[in-house]
Amino acid sequence: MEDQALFEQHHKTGQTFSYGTAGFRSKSDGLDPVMFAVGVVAGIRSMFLEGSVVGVMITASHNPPEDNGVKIVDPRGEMMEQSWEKLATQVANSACESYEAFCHAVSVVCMSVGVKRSAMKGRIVVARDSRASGPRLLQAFLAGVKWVGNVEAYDYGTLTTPQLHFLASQSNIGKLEDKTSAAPLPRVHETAYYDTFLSAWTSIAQIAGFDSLPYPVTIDAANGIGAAKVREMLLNHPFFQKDVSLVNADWHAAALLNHQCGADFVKTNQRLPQGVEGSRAGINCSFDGDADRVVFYFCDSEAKFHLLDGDKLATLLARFFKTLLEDAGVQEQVSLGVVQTAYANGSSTAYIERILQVPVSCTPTGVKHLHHEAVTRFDIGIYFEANGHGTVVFSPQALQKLQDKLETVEVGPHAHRALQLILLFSKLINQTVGDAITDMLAILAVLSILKWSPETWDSEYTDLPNKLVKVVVPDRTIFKTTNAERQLTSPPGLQAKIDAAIARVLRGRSFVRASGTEDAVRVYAEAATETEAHLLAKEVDELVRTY
Ligand code: G16
Repeated sequence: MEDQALFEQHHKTGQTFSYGTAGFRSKSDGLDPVMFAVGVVAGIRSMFLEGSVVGVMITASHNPPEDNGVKIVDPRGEMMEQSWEKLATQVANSACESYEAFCHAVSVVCMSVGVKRSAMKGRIVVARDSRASGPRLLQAFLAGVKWVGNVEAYDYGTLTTPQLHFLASQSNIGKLEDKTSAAPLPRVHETAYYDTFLSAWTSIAQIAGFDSLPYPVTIDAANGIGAAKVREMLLNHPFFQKDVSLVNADWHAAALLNHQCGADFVKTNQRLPQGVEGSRAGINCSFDGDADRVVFYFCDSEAKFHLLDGDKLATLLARFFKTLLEDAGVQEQVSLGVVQTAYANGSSTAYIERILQVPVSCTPTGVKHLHHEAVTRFDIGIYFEANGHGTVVFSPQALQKLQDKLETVEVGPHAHRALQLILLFSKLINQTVGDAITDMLAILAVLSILKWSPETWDSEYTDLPNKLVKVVVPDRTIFKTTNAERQLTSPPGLQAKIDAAIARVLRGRSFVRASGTEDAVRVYAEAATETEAHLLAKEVDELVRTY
């Protein structure tokens, strides 16, 4: 009965949920039972993994302040295995029904994965972003953890999403091999995050011979938790304090989160966020609300805005690592590739394949898909969504090869430096998931090493004009796609109409997909000219609305 009382405290009915692009997301009001259910599922997941630490992040990232969400992070810091998403959805929806339905769903899950709750132990680390609903939803989550029993949970308080991914993975070092170790939580403190990445930065700067940033950097932190963490990590650090300014840093003002600022605003509107002046020298970047995305931009001498989005980050890094692999003489032994989604600008894909001659792979939206593809296909896998969400992953085998070469083979100074740099960049980049802070540091390090201005970076290729629109429809679930989301299979007949609209435009490309984080359908269009890209987006928008 006590267990049921715990459940009832957080019980609400009326909504149906689905574990989407990045976990459960919706307006925060109805999420309490979902949080309770996630406490239970995360506990069972950890038991299933023999007590390995599982992470839980309470965030709605780029979405508006009134939204919230939650996702489960597996022990290596990657997103929860996809086969469990269905189980999480079933338990979450049963928690919105009744206590009986909930207990039944939990039993079914435990039976299907072979977990006996009374006999097993689970460990969870949890964190939340700066949203006002965070503390309430955390309580619902912790009640779920208590309900499942035998689960130890540690609350990190407020973190960025990539910090939580990183700390969850670090908590399992040693544990993944030694199943008997059960040191109490937290096994790793937040400072480990700062120390790890700053130490890699310092080593890179020493080897590459730079002792300051190439130009001033303005960071728009979207009034999110990234502001607090940048302040802690960089603003008192001698390397950064002179040249880094932080704007939109009011993370206590929950209503300002992602409002007229942040990575999503800048990418979608292709203009400066509030608080950043076009006349400011140097380079600017914008994080999103939980600092897992970053885009860069600058204004030229004629005050024209230039966006350096996720595609430009991927191409810069692909060019950089390709050169380092060649300098190190290991281009035949270590494979390099880029993973993109349908949102990647056509010019970026052409540049990577034709100019850099690096293979490109395309997956559906969602870093979980890109991450998986990058890890399984390449030794050095660079993945970025155009919205700035991405990272670089390095296979342990490739890193070992590079380390062996560095230690055992006679290599010239040029190759030696290249080997050292690749190894150090693998430590500077948070490989568990896209991370605005470490991606920003990696890009700044590359620009410093290449001695490139933002203009030089931008001039590598020219984006095709493009437009992204959000369309609110009565039921987004009818929009089903195939071919890495590039074509609709449902509603019937709509794709043929879109194809006809595309054919009327020079170098036209457009696609439609249902968002997995918002109640809307997204339309992307690109074409040879801005006018045509906008016309195509408008026409497809109209087709979607009037379907
Ligand atoms: C999440 C995902 C991203 C995805 C974005 C938008 O980002 O992690 O991979 O691109 O949602 O997804 P959708 O178009 O399905 O709404 P974030 O930054 O919100 O966590």
